[in-house]
Amino acid sequence: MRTIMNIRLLSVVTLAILLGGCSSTLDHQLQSNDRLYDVSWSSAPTPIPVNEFFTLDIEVRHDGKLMTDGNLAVDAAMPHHNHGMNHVPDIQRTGPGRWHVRDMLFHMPGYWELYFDIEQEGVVHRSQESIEVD
Ligand SMILES: [Cu+2]
Repeated sequence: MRTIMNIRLLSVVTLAILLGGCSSTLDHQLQSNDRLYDVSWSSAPTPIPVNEFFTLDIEVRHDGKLMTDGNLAVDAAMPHHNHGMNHVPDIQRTGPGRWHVRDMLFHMPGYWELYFDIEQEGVVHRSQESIEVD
């Protein structure tokens, strides 16, 4: 009986952690270069590993509100080496202003730039973050 209770408790705790992970742990915040959009994101795993696939969860706001129209593209590059990623990431909209990206891969250690290109009404607004991976 006690074992069953413990398993149930563990399930509740695990569920709480999973749900919490979906909404509240976007631990990076930045603005688009034109300062019109706010981007929050997190990676799994964190920190971003070298040569291992990782995912991103992203939230985009415009005037403080989740962006309900428009599109988001995500890319990354090593500008000092003149190359990008070897894989095309898979990006899915998961809700208003929210996206989940799979198949991100930083195949080399060093300096990367991560690009979030927000497209709205035919204009692309870039947000970018500098990341050192080792
Ligand atoms: Cu490189």
